[in-house]
Amino acid sequence: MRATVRALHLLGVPMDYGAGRRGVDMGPSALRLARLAAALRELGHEVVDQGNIEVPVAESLPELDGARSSARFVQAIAATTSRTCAALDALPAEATPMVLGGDHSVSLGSVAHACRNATTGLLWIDAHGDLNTPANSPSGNVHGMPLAHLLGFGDPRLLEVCRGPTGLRPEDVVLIGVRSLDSGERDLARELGLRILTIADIDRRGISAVADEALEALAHVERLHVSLDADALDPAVAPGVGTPVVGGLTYREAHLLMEVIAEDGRLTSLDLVEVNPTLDAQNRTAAVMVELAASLLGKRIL
Ligand SMILES: [Mn+2]
Repeated sequence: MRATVRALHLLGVPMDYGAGRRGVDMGPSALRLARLAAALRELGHEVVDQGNIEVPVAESLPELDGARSSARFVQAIAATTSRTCAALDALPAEATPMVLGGDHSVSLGSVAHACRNATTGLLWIDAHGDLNTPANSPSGNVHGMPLAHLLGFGDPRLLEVCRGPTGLRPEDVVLIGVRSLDSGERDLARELGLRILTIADIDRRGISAVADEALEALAHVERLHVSLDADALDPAVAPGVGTPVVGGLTYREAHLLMEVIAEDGRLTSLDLVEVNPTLDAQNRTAAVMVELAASLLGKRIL
């Protein structure tokens, strides 16, 4: 089967406000240098690079004071989320938007946009749950909170910009590759009945069965958004991340997961997040993310 030819619109969101370790704002550049657009064009897709949205450097903001906060840079993140949504709104209707992070709080904008006008399933591929709220976050770093906010829990300033009239429902979400949850995240996941396919599930049943199970759980939606956090991968494969957790997806598991999602055919938008070139080795993590994006968008061995 030949993959559908798409109009892929790349949008960089060079934001590191949500991360504890700086440098992830250079992620969009790292992905571009790893030949993202060329790799996608080689598959036959049309690729339009929309450049980056404007994100003021953290040093220029009054919030950078090193002080403890329950949700650091929350106002700046809310403003970036609004700008991201506006930039995505301006894309042509037939576009497949591809947001390049940036820390994972960039997905507040991309997922909000994806869900705004139509029910959309969300595949959140991550080592973490990203289900903390300011009330229970151990770090105050918002990149550990986007999924909670997208589901309606957290700081009202973020909820206002990331929750549409309908909003994401728990049954529209599947997390894959999770291996590190804080206690507040476990409580919220249990309360909402969230489907979390952990690394243990992958070990027991294999990535192929787990990928099928994830898509089956989202059988009720016609559109899918994939949010791929580089830290879902094992740090040996993807060392350039701010919050590495040992025991992650192997190179082959990650590719098969992307291929199964691609074959499903419902993908309508995606983001690639948490690539931090200052923690990487020779841009390896960006290169792996580009390869995975190609698999997700139809690259085949045969
Ligand atoms: Mn994440």
